[in-house]
Amino acid sequence: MSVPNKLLTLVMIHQNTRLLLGMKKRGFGVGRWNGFGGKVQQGESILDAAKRELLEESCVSAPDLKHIARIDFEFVGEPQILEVHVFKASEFQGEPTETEEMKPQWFDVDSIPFHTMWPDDILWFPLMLKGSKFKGYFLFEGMDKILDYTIDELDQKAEIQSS
Ligand code: 8WZ
Repeated sequence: MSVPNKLLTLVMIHQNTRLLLGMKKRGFGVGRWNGFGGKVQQGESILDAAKRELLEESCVSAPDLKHIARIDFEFVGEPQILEVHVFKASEFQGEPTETEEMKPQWFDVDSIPFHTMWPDDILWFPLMLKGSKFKGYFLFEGMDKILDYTIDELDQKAEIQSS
């Protein structure tokens, strides 16, 4: 058996022309703006993990998350694929609040700080912002260099498979 994928979640709060991102203060992706997310725990659904990580990292609840993408990330020399499940919400409860993990900030969709984000984001955020569903694959060398990628837009009714 090959190494099982590592399941991660990523939540985007997108209201009209603004997007809520958080500056990652520690751990994987430190120093980059991103959506809110983290590891899916044993026995936890991907959706529940997405809600939990959003609350833990930003103090925001979003009961109506929509699954919009699965993105697989491979790193040269590392056997384990990161399988990131991306969710979007337009409604939320609570006030975005800085935590030990993340400093939240609203950005206009025309001023997204791509130069301080994961380099894949500039390639798929346009699909996310226009309301598409998609599947992505990125091959990274280190944290900064994309060697190859594919992005496939899905039919709006298609299910995104977890394996
Ligand atoms: C990314 C990403 C390699 C990679 C990982 C993540 C990630 C970690 C936790 C949730 O997602 O997020 C974004 N936007 N690009 C690239």
